[in-house]
Amino acid sequence: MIKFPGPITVSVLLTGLLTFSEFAAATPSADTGVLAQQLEQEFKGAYSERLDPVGKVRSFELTAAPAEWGVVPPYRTAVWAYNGTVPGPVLRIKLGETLKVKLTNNLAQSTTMHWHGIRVPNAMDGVPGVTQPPIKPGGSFTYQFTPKDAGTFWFHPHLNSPEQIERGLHGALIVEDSKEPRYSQDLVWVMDDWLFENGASIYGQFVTGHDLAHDGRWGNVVTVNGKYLPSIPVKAGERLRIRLINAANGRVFSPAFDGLSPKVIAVDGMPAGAPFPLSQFNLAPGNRLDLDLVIPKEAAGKLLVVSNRFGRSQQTLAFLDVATKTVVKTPTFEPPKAAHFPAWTEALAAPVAHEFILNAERGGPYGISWTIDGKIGHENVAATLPYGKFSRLRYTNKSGRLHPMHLHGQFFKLLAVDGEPAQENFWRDTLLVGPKQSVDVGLVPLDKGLWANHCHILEHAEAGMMSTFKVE
Ligand SMILES: [Cu+2]
Repeated sequence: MIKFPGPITVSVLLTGLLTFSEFAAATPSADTGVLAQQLEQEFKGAYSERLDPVGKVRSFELTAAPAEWGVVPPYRTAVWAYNGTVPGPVLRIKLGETLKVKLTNNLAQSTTMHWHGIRVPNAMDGVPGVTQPPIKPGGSFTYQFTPKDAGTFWFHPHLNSPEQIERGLHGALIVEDSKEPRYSQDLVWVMDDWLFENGASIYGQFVTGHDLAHDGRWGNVVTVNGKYLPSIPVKAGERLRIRLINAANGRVFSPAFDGLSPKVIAVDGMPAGAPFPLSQFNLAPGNRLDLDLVIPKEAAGKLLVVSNRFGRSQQTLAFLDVATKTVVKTPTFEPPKAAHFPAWTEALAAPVAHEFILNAERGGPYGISWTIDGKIGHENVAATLPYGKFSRLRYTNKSGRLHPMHLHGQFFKLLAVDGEPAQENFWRDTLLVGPKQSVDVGLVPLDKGLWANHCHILEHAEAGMMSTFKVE
């Protein structure tokens, strides 16, 4: 395998350092063709192109409607909710089963449902104006698909999302793989924050100038599963699978477990190449983490779970409340991991297929527009990626704010940060791009269609940081 040596200058040719045949072998077309084949070969077996449905359809009905919810008792908060709870009901199915969800809209405005991280058929992706028309008040739409991957996913509206998700419309979709080991408890923690005023009333101004000039809307109360400071009952000796989902509009969580050492076994739904210790993982809006955590036999009382500072103060998320005088036998098994994960050590020698420029400018309906390649909104088809072929993409953040970039319908691997090779042994569907940072990612798209590519800080997306890309 010849490594592409970089640009060949005319002077090199003229000095005769390379013979013609050597030059031909080193031209980008010949060499990158071989390299692309190698990267695609390495990718094979990472995750499946298709999954045959087992024939069992699991039907659910969800209704989006105004409701009341006790986020901080004794206050009752007026929310918008799926089936009256925040988050909405956990949808749990098994890999191979077909999910069928009839969504009824009892809100006073249109909505849709996006299945975050799920490789759905394009028409089920829930992006209004791209994959489906909006569901009008009083209307309904039935989503049906067979997820191709087991893991931790979530669902939320893709219309007026800074308000609809903030008011409580979101929930978890768990796809179980019956081959995975059984934990003592399999917990879903949807993490969120709320901007409250007058007790626990949702502050009613959305996509404000402040939100747009910063990293979106950050609340003053953080919650797990819609509750402020919940106590989660556990027993000493238990081995927990905790599925963390960041459903906040803008907040980045960096979870830490008081004196305990959880391992990360999956990121954004997909099992990692190998489990790794949880330390300072920045869980951006949209991201998920699956943790494998043993409660020590000697543990007692309430164990603190916090989110460490990310330019802001530390927040308490929850307590693990260890039952007294009950110690259970810790299940022993190898934690789940990816069957195959490509190292892609040569991927940085591949050409950049598209560089997305992330920036802000004055103007637009909100006074500040967030742009991708100087354009706003999903009418911007920013790139076309070849189906089944390796593509290297670059996100260059010219601004001083955070942009967790989310690609619909695809998983990708981080390759480099500011040109330096990065080692992440897992897939992502959302990647936090820091101020003035440039990141390179690699992917092999296996799902055709017109997909959204946007910042998951919902206010940034609403003010323009939303584009599409085509896989064909
Ligand atoms: Cu952003």
